Amino acid sequence: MHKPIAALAVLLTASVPMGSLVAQGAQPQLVSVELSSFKFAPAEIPLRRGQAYRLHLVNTSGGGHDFAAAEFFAASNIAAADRGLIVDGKVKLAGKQSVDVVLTPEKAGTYALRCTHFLHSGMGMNGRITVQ
Ligand SMILES: [Cu+2]
Repeated sequence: MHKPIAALAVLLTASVPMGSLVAQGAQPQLVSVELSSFKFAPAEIPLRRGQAYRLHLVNTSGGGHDFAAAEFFAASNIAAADRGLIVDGKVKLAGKQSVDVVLTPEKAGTYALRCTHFLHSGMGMNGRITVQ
């Protein structure tokens, strides 16, 4: 049973570069968030400051939703190519649409996430992004 453990250790070591290397442009870490009527899954999104992420937003419902987190986006470095996807602090998703945003959170804190469509937040479409 020694070999599988050794192999796993090598894998873990190889796949977890130092934060500084990631910030310098290594592959962003994938974080998928599913939007549906009427929730975010996961609703709690823990991130690390200085780590680059590819935020993969998937709207699985037929109707439109948005990923509104103005304070979080303002506290993050958004990849230049993706800045146009965020309008008024939110990413809009039509039914069945997926949107990827590459960003690096720059300030630790707890940030509110919600859908701004009429009544969606009141029906439970809220979340929280925590940057450590
Ligand atoms: Cu919604």
